[in-house]
Amino acid sequence: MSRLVVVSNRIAIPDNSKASAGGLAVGVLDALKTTGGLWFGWNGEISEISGEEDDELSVVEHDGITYASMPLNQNDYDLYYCQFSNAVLWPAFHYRIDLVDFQREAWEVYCQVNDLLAKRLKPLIKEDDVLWIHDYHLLPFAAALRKIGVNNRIGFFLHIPFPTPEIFNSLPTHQELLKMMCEYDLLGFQTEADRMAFVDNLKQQDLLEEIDEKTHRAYGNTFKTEVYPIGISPDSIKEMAEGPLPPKMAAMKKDLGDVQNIISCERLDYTKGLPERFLAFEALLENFPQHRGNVRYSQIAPTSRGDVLAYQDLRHQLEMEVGRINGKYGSLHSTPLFYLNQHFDRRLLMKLFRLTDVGLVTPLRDGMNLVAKEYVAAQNPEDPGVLVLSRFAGAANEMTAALIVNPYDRDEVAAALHQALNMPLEERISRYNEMMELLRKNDIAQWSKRYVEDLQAIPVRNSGHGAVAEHAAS
Ligand code: GDG
Repeated sequence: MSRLVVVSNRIAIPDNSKASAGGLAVGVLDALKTTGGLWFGWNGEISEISGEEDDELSVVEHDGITYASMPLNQNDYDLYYCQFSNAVLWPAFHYRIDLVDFQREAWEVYCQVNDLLAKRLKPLIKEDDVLWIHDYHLLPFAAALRKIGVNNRIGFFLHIPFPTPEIFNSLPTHQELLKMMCEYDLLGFQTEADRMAFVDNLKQQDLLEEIDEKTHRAYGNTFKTEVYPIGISPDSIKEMAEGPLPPKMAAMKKDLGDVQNIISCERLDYTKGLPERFLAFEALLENFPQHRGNVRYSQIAPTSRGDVLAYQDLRHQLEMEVGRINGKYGSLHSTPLFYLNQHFDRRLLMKLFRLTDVGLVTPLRDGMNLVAKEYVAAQNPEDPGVLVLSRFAGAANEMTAALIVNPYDRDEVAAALHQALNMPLEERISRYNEMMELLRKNDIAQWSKRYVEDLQAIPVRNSGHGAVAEHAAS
């Protein structure tokens, strides 16, 4: 079996702390442990470097895996990461073209950083390696490697949605991006809708030759597209969720008495539909007055991408809404809405999920949404909570036993919350069992195994390609 090389924008370097790894890191580590391999990417630090010097690459071995990472300089961080990745691609791919702030200089730096990372990775690649590249920061990465003569099999997985042509065409560099993506040998998506959107973009440019349903030819390259819905590790989540509660949590449970609990947790991000969710909770209290004083909604939302303006605006908006709703529906002895702009320990979070009656996961658009899956896996099988899930999360394709809602329709979400809070035990167990079966069948280990096997099965490109590309680039 070939060695696996994983490349992602950020890499999770082991620091011997007890912190548990999140979804992507678990999947990647699982795949790397099977084949032994290399994980390469940005170490999350910003320094004064140019990125060109050999000693700026740090290489450490841990548990049979090699971690190679480098810092970014301030300009690259600002333009490649904050600007082009997170203020152009992230909003556009989540259908928020109103938030796209396209600057040509940022596009150029985005491509340059991909070129730089490719150049730094190349000496570490062996002839037989297969490369698995992750996410929207690295759309041009295969093209950057091909330019410098790397012919290895290179696969890509997009963790976020892929937009339809109407949206994608609004990006001034959409054609360049499509062309670069066609340098991959295998393009993996979270859902069939995302895969089809990518194919439709190529069709619309009149570029696509279909070899079979999922094998295509464009820009002189042959490549495959496939759907790989990312999973979780249900058993490790169950293990974290069960067992004795830490004293503060046990006291909280006691204080709550008969009050029912709704929980949500995600990075503070405008794609997650937080203001809409607050309004839906307000509609629950408005439309179903019997819940007033008897239900509490806790929203955990740690800050993410705090350097990007749209995220700062969202934070202010949420702070205002919480005050308004609590002012309207709170009393001297009850606060209906708890908003915690803090990062929680993962074990604690899973225990909290298990304590609650409803998991409210209503993003406006989401590639998959691991929280939805984690919420279900954390439940007590004998007395499970109910998942209320947005139809615009990739997870809704699989988690059909959740209460599926339109996050833009606050009355519909309120009605689903009411239904969830009143759902009989038998129905809760039946829905839980149906979802758990699926979570076990397509867990994170299966996800990475399927992807890597498919990538390994692709024939290596003809050896002339790299030489030609290298010549063209010189
Ligand atoms: C992208 C795509 C896709 C959240 N808050 C805390 C915390 N989390 C953990 C959750 C979960 C992870 O972060 C978030 O994963 P999601 O899938 O929900 O969302 P994104 O971060 O947007 O991820 C998404 C995913 O990639 C994987 O392909 O599903 O669609 O957007 O694991 O539990 N963890 C801890 N404290 C927190 O406060 N410890």
